[in-house]
Amino acid sequence: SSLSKTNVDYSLYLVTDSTPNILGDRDLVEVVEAALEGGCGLVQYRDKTSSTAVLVSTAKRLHAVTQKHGVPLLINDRVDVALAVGCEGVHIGQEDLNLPTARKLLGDNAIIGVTVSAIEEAQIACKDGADYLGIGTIFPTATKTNTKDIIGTAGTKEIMRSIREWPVRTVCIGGINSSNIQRVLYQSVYHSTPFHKNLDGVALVSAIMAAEDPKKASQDLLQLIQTPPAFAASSVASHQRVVKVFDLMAQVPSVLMQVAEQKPLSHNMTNLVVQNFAANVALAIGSSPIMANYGEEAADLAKLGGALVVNMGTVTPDGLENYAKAIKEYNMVGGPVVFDPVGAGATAVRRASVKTLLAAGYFDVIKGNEGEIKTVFGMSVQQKGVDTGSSTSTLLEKATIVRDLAARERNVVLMTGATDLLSDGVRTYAIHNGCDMLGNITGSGCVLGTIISAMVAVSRGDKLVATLAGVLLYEIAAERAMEKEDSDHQKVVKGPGTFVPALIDELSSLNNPKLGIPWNTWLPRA
Ligand code: 3NM
Repeated sequence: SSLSKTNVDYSLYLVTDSTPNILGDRDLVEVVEAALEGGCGLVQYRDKTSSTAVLVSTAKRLHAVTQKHGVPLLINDRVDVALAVGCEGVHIGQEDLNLPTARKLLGDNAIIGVTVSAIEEAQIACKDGADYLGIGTIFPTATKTNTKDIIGTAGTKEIMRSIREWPVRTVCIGGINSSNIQRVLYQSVYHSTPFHKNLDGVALVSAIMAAEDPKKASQDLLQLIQTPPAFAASSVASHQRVVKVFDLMAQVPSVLMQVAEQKPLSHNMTNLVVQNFAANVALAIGSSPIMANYGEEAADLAKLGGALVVNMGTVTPDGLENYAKAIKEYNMVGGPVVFDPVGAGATAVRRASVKTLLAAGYFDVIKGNEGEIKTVFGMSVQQKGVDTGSSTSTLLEKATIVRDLAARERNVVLMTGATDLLSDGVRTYAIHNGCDMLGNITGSGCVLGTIISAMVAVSRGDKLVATLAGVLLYEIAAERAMEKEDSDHQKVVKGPGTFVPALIDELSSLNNPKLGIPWNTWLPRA
């Protein structure tokens, strides 16, 4: 074939399906032609049931239209069919004819792609000279149910890391559609100086094959592929790797000022225990809270320029569906989402819920205690209810987890504790503010999620700074509440009961730029 395999556009890769529930009663070749008109750059003919004779005749018809569009045609599994048709190559799975044999039969100019779902498979495919890897299965899909593993964006990124030095091209596959395509591309990038490996594109079946208008579906998907997601943070330049904490601190006051000025909406989907406390805290810091756990409301609320808190403190199956809906709505408009995986490591239901929610959308910030963050990272911990559980990890180990989770999710992660750890995957900080009394009242972690939502709502560029602002505001307010004295020089706070109102008062006085202390006198405690 005259098509050169070096300049294939993998961005939007159509894999066909001839089964009635996807193709319906339409003609396969017509659907593929529409997809090509819409911008598909590569086509794989995948048909697990037809006879060899039908495979060859259909592939020939397909090849005629792909050639017209200057797009390569690959055949799933069947090297013999590819040879019979004279098309550009094959895609082989782990159970198919092995790559060296396929290469011998098809020659060096053929495009040969391999399905991989694990690092070892990716390594072998690279050594054997695969032209591209089809990485999956990303999300569960009804199109192919016998897939080995659902690896998500986290698994994809691990594979990307393992092949960072190979020139092999990459696409991912499984359950990709217009609602997740941008996030998948965004979160799958492996980056660590000097390596940068991003997916060359996405492979999909039903999002195009089952679409009412395959041409428009392809155009829309291509448009999404070529645009960064709305929630994409301004990228952290490598020179920012080492930022003096004071430079970061210097940006905190302006975040707090913006909250006071803009009164951003803080949309809380939160648990039954803290709704009232969180709403009061949101008001105290100058934001505008709404406690709305019904997902159908999120489309309207997401348009109001605020941020969403997803707190799974009293998770239910209904709740999960509502959260997923809301996360998608906020992701779509770039409204920040804060995830508080309360009690993530306490029960099997909550561990599964974390996985469901990570697959449902993008979280700009994940905050939790040690047990929760470790669970989200995939470590096996047993939390005692919502308490963090016992730990033997050193501060350095915990900081590494926080950094690696943030890098994996490409977001900001905060692990709260006596020392809080904060990272965006590149910049990692320890914060020593706060007081023990915060551990003696209910919802002290949850309301921090609410505070952070207000901060990221106004400061979408650098979400690490915004999160830092929230932590400092909250923990310094708590310290000040503890130190506050009445006119008789008696401590105002006598115990947990008096601490809550004192804390709310302090938050409210710090939020007022006129009455509060000058922000720039704040320093993190050594
Ligand atoms: N291969 P849809 S998943 C053909 O994981 C195929 O290797 C997969 O279909 C793998 O885009 C899959 O409709 C089906 O989810 C993808």
